[in-house]
Amino acid sequence: GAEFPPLILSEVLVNPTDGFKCEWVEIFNRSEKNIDLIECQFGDSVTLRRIVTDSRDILPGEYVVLAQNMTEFLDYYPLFEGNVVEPQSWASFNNITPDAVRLMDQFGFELDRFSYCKTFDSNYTWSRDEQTIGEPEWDSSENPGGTPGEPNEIYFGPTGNSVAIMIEPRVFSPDGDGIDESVTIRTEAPPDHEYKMKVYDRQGRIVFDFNRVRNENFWDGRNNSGERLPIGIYIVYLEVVGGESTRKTVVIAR
Ligand SMILES: [Ca+2]
Ligand SMILES: [Ca+2]
Ligand SMILES: [Ca+2]
Repeated sequence: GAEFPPLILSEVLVNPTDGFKCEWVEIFNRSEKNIDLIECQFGDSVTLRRIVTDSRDILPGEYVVLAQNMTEFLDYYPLFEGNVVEPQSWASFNNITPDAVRLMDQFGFELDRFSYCKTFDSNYTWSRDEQTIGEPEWDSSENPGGTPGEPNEIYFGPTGNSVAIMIEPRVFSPDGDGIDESVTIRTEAPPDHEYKMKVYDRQGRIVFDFNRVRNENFWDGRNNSGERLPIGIYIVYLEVVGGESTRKTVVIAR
């Protein structure tokens, strides 16, 4: 996991509507080190602001949501269990005219930038495709409200896909402390077929192969040799042999 930058923009809601009055920006620590938010700044295409005035570490594999208004945010997402920070000041993001979300280090060196020239209605977010390698690709969230604090779900258009994976939780920490040690992967697929399910890392390498696919499967974040995998984003891939396939991201965090 020596990808640069260590801290990335992963999802943004720049055009809150339907009575919701809180823009938000989700960031993700994809490095293996803690990153102190006090050393970061963010802003729109014009202004830059500090995020926090006190130290606030983001752990490896952790998402943090920067919210314009924490009360509004938690009202809209009552089931939210992630990390949310309300910066002291907020650079408002344009709805209709082009704008950018920028993330910088304390010296003003740019870590990441997301430029956009349109937004979505009904609180659909702009979401980074976490399954692509290399140049980031962004698209609309699959559902209104998006996925703050969790891996993204992106709208790829109708597929007529009859296979699906559900992963709980989407972020887990298989480190031996007894908390969130594994994920449950539920599958939905047509009966009486042969299936393959594998886990890939972001370089596209197979790291784990399920030798049998059930309706309910467990994965403890280890590779086929039983070794713990590094923190980061992984892709669970389910395939009906000779038929449809689906995939979903899951995050190993510390
Ligand atoms: Ca706005
Ligand atoms: Ca997300
Ligand atoms: Ca744990």
